[in-house]
Amino acid sequence: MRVKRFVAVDMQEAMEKIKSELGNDAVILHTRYFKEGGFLGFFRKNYVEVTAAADNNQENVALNEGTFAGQKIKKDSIKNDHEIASDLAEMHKMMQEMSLMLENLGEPQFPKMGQVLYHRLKKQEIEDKIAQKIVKLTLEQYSQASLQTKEELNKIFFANLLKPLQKIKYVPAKVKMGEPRILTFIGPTGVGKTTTIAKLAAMSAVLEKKKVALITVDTYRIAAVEQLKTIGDIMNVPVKVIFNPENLQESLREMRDFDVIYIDTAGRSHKNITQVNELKQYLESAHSDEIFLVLASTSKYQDFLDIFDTYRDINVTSLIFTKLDETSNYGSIYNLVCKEEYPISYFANGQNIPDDIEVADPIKLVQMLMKE
Ligand SMILES: Nc1nc2c(ncn2[C@@H]2O[C@H](COP(=O)(O)OP(=O)(O)OP(=O)(O)O)[C@@H](O)[C@H]2O)c(=O)[nH]1
Ligand SMILES: [Mg+2]
Repeated sequence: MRVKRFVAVDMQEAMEKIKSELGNDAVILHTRYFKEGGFLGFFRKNYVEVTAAADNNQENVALNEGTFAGQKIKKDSIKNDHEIASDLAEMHKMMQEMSLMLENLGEPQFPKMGQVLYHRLKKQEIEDKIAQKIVKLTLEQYSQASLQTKEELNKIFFANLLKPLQKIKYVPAKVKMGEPRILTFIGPTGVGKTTTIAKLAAMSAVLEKKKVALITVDTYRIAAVEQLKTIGDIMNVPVKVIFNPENLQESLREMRDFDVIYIDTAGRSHKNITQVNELKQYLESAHSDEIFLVLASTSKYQDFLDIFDTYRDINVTSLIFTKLDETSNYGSIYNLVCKEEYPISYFANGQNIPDDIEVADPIKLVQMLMKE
């Protein structure tokens, strides 16, 4: 066996060199493209390096038969230059396909239909492990389905995406007779906590005719207090400003005859542990019926995980995702809900109070994920 390395400007030249030195039975072992020469990184030329091998015992007989990557390519001795060139072009194409296959080796090898679904999920930034599981399950179920149509495939795909969300349904806290429902909103800075409270409080007060009160413990910024007072004025509901946790307990006792009390908290950087600990003190005093962790859907999945780590020992009852109108990638929400198994209570999709909010239907999230 003779093994030799050939360098040429293109595959055609390389194949000719191989043919003349090793004969038509030569086998391509490896191909590599590289750039070389030039000046200061400019004018670099493309080269191809091909390692080929031929059996010593075989005579380099005329151009009768060629071998490429283990595949025999029959060639007639009456073949003209044009036909030889076309064989080489064919080989070149095969080489390109092989190198593409090698590039994709890291990816799961689904049939084409599965690859399309897999890439759709990856584009939405759904975690690889989850995406592979859903596609695998979908293909298995589709192969056993009586109908083999695109609609059927989408139906199965939809059901598999929905399944993990359905077991974590949001159930609002029960209404307690003669006591207010205390709803507290926490989350990182600027995600839309106050805006979300305004939307929900407006619906309770105006549409459901409930007796609503607003409390803010966000006294760090004058603007934050003013923001809630303005909202309270517009809706004609009282706003109480609280300066310490003891104060909060006392005020809640005084507000017993309200139906719903919304508590707004200061945006806390999840990286500031002192601030987060102070928030925990307020939460202990509040005895909330529900604690909503408000998150902006524009955040990255890793940010969500960091936020969760910070709030891990707080009894968050559900998640609210805001700013859905500002993104078209919903994979980070899906990953988080699948991993942490927290229900989503609301989706907020704009700045309009009270219109831009809706009860979070898992079907809606799956529809958004499947949008092509
Ligand atoms: N596009 C869009 N903007 C939103 C949404 N919700 C809130 N906002 C905007 O986000 C900005 C911050 O909203 P706030 O409600 O003040 O946020 P916050 O979480 O209370 O902020 P801090 O109290 O400073 O932590 C405002 O400009 C809101 O109008 C939403 O669903 N979509
Ligand atoms: Mg706020």
